[in-house]
Amino acid sequence: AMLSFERKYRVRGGTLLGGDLFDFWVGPFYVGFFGVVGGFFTLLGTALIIWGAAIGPTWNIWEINIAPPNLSYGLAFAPLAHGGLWQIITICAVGSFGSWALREVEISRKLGIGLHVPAAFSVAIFAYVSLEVIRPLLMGAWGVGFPYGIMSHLDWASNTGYNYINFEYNPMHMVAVTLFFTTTFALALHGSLVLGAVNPAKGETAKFTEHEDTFFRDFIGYSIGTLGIHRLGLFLALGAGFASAACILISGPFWTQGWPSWWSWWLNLPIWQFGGH
Ligand code: BCL
Ligand code: UQ2
Repeated sequence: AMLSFERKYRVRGGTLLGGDLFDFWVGPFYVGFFGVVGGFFTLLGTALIIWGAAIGPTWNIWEINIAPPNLSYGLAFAPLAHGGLWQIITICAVGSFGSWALREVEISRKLGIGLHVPAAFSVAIFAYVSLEVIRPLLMGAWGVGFPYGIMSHLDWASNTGYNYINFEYNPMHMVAVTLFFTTTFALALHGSLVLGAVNPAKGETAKFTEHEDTFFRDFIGYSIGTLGIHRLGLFLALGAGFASAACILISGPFWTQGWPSWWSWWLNLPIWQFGGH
């Protein structure tokens, strides 16, 4: 059912491809050219994952694993049962995520809002593509990509981490983790402030912006403001995604030793000779 106010923004146009052809809704969902293409990649990719599970040794949901080709295949196509499925599934994933982003663009254009939502989602896609496409291309083998499986992708992260001795010493991993944690901190501040304002003591009316600003001014002498907190949240979250992509892209293509020894530049700074000894 359409909500009363939906009729005025369910407008024709704003499409990037396909013109009016796919410019319709199924129930509450906008379709569009990218809805059709995205649906195709999603269904095909999912079917291939199920096929990969069927030719594998287990139906245990935790242990199903669809691995990339062996390193010896380099950047070539591999037989389906030896990484080829992983390769086609990866193509389907990129096609599906990309279509989802472009469908967001079409909906934003219809509504006349900015492209912030698809721009933000693109950062998550970039992190995925860094892991499964860009880094494998830079390192010359699809085999360095992560496998599709619940436990297996965790094993991959652990193995890849220990390949660099201690991944916590990767400076971009440090930045990414810091931004992720700061994101949760900012959301906790924001969520608790909003709920605090709209849940006043019994008998009192709900409080809004001015009370929220006043809380933080009384508390720490500063309020970033209602628009500001959303800008900060988006900045922190996108920064976390970018830094994550960067941290894995420099692991291998740029730095091949353990990350702890990257910090030797610090010990080699010419300032230590001024110490008193
Ligand atoms: Mg580490 C990566 C944190 C310890 C090795 N590590 C990451 C980062 C993040 C992180 C910064 C993963 C997030 C990310 O990339 O998002 N690591 C982290 C923390 C600790 C930690 C907090 C900790 O100890 C407290 N890491 C360690 C230890 C190492 C280690 C020390 C292992 C021994 N870490 C690694 C390795 C990697 C990381 C190796 C990485 O490769 C990874 C990284 O940086 O990757 C870029 C980005 C988000 C995505 C990739 C998601 C993309 C989503 C796509 C676009 C859409 C999906 C749609 C979906 C399928 C649809 C679902 C349908 C609906 C449900 C209906
Ligand atoms: C705020 C504000 C909000 C908020 C929050 C703040 C009225 C409803 C949470 C407070 C945020 C500050 C002080 C920034 C903290 C900085 C970091 C890096 C976490 O002022 O305006 O709007 O939700």
